[in-house]
Amino acid sequence: MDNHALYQLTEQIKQWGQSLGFADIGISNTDLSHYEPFFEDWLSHQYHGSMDYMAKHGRKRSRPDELEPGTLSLISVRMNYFDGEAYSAISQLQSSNKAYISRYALHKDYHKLMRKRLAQLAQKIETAIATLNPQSDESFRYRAFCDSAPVLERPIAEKAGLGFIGKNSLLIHPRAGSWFFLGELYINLKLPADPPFTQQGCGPCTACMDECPTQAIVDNAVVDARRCISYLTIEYDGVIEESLRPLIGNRIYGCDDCQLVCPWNRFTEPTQEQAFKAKAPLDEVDLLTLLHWDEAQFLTEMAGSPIRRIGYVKWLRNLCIAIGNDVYRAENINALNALQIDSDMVNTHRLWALNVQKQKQKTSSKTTRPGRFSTPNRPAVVAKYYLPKSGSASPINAVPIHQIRSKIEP
Ligand code: B12
Ligand code: SF4
Ligand code: SF4
Repeated sequence: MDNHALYQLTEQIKQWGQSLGFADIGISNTDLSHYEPFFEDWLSHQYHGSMDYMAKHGRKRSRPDELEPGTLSLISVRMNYFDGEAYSAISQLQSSNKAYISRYALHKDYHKLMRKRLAQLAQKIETAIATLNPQSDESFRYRAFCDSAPVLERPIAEKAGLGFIGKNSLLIHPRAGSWFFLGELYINLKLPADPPFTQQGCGPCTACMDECPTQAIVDNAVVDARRCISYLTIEYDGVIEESLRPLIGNRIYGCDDCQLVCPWNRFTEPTQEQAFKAKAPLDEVDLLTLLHWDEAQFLTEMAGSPIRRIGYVKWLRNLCIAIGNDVYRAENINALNALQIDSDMVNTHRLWALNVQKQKQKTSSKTTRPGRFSTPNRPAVVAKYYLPKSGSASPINAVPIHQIRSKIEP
């Protein structure tokens, strides 16, 4: 195919991507050598904790053509997941008897949906190539990913011009914030690459690093997963270190604090995807209501949700910690005493929570407002949160996306 045809195809890919629900689509080549040392350094510090799969694939993660031989271009996509109609994240976080669930998990699992849409995009490309180039011997090959294989998704997205990697390590678009999923198509066709983001748009801001409840952001764009509440509540299978438990607050599945305090999230684009609309009651539910679910109810309520993957035992472990962190309530003590489960791991956290509640009972006269955290707990105390403002526009919102890819303002 000549250059003109390739440029035209690239433009079409972007239009098809948008009609499939992706908020942005960019193209990158396969050279991720700039990011490889950062990744290897992260592993060498053991920041991946027990996520052995992060270390297992050697350099396949940073070298796309070693993972998928013949890959010549990477198509990177993002899809918004923030449901603007869900109950307020901040109110839920600040009420210590409520369960806080990460915004990305309030709805259907994203993995399958994203990969299915990526496959649809690939089929359109395949049909177009067959029409444009019917004599070609080389068949079009692709592989679709979304959080599903050894792929450096954020570096690829930064190279493809979808945003910059912020100090919180998330990919942020100055016109859309960070509440989106990433996905990729590896393809055996050389397409013209988009200009990458070359500047981090954080400027002097350090809000995410300062406000992270467990101080897990140990350097610019470096997260020590072993301290991150997302890792502790979702990925980690064992007994959570006692010193970290009070810092988890009422976050029972994942954590969003480093996004809630990020000023770029004023410009969040709420999701248009029906499947990403919050499922009741997950956006506004009491801890004790969830503790009363038995395993059968947990499995039924969580059908199709990413939360189901952590299993009932980790679910109960997380709930026990959050209930321990609530202000003293007699019904917490009763519920923790009544919980019967044949799991040493859950019982360790249950007994810890009982003990903490009893300690608080002794000092409960000092508690100020029931239902709120009696001790300062982030982000209840942060100076500012940045939730989407309806109709708001980023300072560079009026500029076409391709013109702001490499010149962003902090
Ligand atoms: C492992 C993992 C985690 C781990 C580790 C997180 C981490 N920061 O590494 C845990 C369980 C903690 C986690 C948590 C979350 N995750 Co996660 N996670 C992943 C996964 C599977 C791999 C990420 C990875 O490779 N980490 C290793 C580090 C070294 O790589 P990296 O973070 O990409 O870092 C690169 C850059 O930071 C750069 N770099 C390093 N140092 C420096 C220094 C400077 C100055 C610069 C500029 C760059 C730079 O090089 C690194 C790579 O070489 C990806 C999916 C994927 N396959 O990529 C999803 C993914 C990153 N997660 C995602 C999400 C949504 C989350 C959570 C928000 C979920 C939640 N609400 O609980 C939190 C956010 C926590 C956070 N601040 O990162 C999304 C992020 C979307 C986005 N907008 O960025 C992804 C892309 C999944 C997806 N398909 O959408 N996650
Ligand atoms: S997800 Fe929470 S714990 Fe993890 S880095 Fe962000 S603020 Fe810190
Ligand atoms: S909170 Fe501030 S430092 Fe952190 S990612 Fe957002 S802009 Fe960057």
